[in-house]
Amino acid sequence: MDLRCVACGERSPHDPLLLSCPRCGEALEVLLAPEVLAGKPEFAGRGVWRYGPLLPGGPAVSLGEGDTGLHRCERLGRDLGIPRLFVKNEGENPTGSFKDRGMTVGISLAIAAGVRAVACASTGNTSASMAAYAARAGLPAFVLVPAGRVAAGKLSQAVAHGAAIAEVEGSFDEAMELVLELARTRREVYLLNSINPYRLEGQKTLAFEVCEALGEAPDAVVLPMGNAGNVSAVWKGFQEFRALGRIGRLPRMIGVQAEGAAPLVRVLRDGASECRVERPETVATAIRIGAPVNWRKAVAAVRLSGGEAGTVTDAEILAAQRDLARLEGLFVEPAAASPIAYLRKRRIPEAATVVCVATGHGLKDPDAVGTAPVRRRRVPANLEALRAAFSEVWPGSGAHGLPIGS
Ligand code: AN7
Repeated sequence: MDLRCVACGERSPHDPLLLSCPRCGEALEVLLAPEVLAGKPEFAGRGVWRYGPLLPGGPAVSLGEGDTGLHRCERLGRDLGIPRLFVKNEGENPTGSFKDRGMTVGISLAIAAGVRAVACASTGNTSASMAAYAARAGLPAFVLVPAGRVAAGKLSQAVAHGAAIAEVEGSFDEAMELVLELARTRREVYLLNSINPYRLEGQKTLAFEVCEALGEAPDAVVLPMGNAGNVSAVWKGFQEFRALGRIGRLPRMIGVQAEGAAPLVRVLRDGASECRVERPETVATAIRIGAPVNWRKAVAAVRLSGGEAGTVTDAEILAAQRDLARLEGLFVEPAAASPIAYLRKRRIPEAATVVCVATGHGLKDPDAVGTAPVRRRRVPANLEALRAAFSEVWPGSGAHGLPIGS
């Protein structure tokens, strides 16, 4: 598995420690060996490592990642006018987000390479995932997060798993620059951000699972974009399954960003020349990112697939989060609801089968639910008061509107 620079095309031999192009410094991608693509790789077992023949290294550290539910959402689909709407619920992963798919690959390689410690900058989920896998591997973990801007559930995961946490007084983008600097100067610290092309190899397995579950690629895949590693990884997965003859066509990749943090949409839709916004802001803190490190890969994925990129407002994100929870029983974090928010306002032409990637669990960010209309009240501990509350305060709130108080 060689590496290739996404900017200048320079090829480098397999090297888990090489995280940027030695010639121009830009991002790298992993190339499958031609004999793998020419052969007939066999898949066995479950989860991410089912696709071992298409992954670098082996499963040295695993918590049972992948194999998440692909949920048909009929009620929400009817509402949005989409004949076959599916939600790939990545909150079902061991630490509650899609990051685990990449982390099992990244940490396994790190151990094989004999690194002494791992590090990342994170808006929360990467740090939660890395901390868990590092703990299981017995490696020290160093985490940089923007102070005060990480959802409570994610931070408590990193704390619980014993990571060393630096709450940086600055933005995620500043934390990212710092950790890149740290990794450059301290070779024994292995970087597990999505700039690491091997970590992204694990994330491509989401595409494989979708193809195997549906028997074909969907018409469109909609997912949130932050650093934009995931949209790139998932697109790579579909391309590889197509090259292997496992699917006959490719889906359109639709990337969604929050209105206040949309550098990629500015490039893809508005033709901006620089992929950067200052002071990104959104309730979806997972994707509060102004300078996505994988922007070149994401631009290629969206353009080559014939897809599109667009924005949603914070209010639209929170409404979509509520819809998923109340219509479909799926509780996802705000960033993970942004694809549904996008489909609410924009029709994807000729897309009958659409897969939305719900990237993280709702319990990650309990505070975000604080803005939802609440049906909750304190009642004295007696049946009379209980009945009165259910019938008077919320008439029709018994099962299917049965008057519970009478
Ligand atoms: C729930 O944890 O960047 O476009 O540091 O947690 O691949 O960056 C999280 C990103 C979408 C965006 N949804 O994915 C981090 C981090 C959720 C996320 C994204 C993230 P990329």
